[in-house]
Amino acid sequence: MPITTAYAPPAIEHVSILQPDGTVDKKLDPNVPKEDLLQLYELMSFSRQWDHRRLKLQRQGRIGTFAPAHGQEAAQAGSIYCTTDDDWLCPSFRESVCYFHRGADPVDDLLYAAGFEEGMNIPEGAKVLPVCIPIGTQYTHALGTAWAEVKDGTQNVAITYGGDGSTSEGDFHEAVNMAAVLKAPVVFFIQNNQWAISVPRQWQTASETIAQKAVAYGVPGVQVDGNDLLAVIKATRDAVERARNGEGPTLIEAVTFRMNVHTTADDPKKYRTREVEAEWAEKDPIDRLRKYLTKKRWWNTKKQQEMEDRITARIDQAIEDFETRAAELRTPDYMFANAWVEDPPYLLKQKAELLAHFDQHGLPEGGH
Ligand SMILES: Cc1ncc(C[n+]2csc(CCOP(=O)(O)OP(=O)(O)O)c2C)c(N)n1
Ligand SMILES: [Mg+2]
Repeated sequence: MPITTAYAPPAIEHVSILQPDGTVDKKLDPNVPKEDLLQLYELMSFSRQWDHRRLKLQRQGRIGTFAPAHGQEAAQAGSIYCTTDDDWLCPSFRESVCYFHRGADPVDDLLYAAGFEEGMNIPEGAKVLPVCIPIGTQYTHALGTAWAEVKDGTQNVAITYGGDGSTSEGDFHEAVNMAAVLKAPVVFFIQNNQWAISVPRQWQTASETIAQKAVAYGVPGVQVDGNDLLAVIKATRDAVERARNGEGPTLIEAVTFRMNVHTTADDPKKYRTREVEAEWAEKDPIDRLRKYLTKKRWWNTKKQQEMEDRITARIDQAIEDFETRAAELRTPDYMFANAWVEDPPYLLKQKAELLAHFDQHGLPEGGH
């Protein structure tokens, strides 16, 4: 008798509530209060403008590289909204919306992007970890912080973020596996934005969904429309509740699309078509939410204009404050700062040589 090897992928729930035309599936509506929805809409709109302006600043050489959240605003805003300030935020490098939700100052964001470590000075006591550039390492940090909360006897949780590409890293598997074994209160929130720089999702894993990886670890896995704020809230709320109740971790896959560059060093025209980008533009998370709010008569063009003016003013002010602060911090020997508590002798010697050079020849054009 031949052995049957036919493979049936596990059935994974897909949550979708808010459609691209702004209509909702009322049975599933998580009934988010109006004021909260309006705040989330402004946060998402702010982030979109912020990315746009940051890109201009980078092209002008006024800041360095950064990773835009463009297209992923609903995934980030909806998920972080389901946590409180007592819960840990363990981000990767694209979660500017989550940082802003937790009260981060845009001036700090620009300072960090301009190479000033002062921009990543997280206030004492804030349960927010710094940007994590090495892919996937934040997952084990999340497990550690969540487990520490359990040991302290609290019901606080950790939410951690990463991309489709990061699920190929060992750290991801180690963290989900151990969190499952320990029943640690972690929400693993994967933003499947279809690309890991120029590597498409189908080269990343042979699994039909990323959510189904949860099955192997014995934890719930759910896939949501990541451009649907309400679906993201529904799935994350359930996952956070499970974690708080001691029922362990959940793996959420938010299906979304990186609408812009990976970082400022990337050119998506080299590896994807305009047609695909146009298809995803139809599913834009911000347009979708605006249509919903407008249908509810909670939003109109006057309010839109007032909000846009508010956002522009806030960004203009942040850029001005950033330039002032950067000019103060930008001393000739800044490159030696923030690496060592006490500089070793060879660095002290180099610093002295550099300063002597500037004394003799003056600073280069532009002062840095
Ligand atoms: C350990 C490690 N390997 C490689 C890189 C280079 N790198 C930066 S972003 C990235 C792709 C990440 O893709 P994904 O996890 O899907 O996140 P996305 O950028 O799409 O948000 C890579 C390979 C890195 N930062 N760290
Ligand atoms: Mg990705």
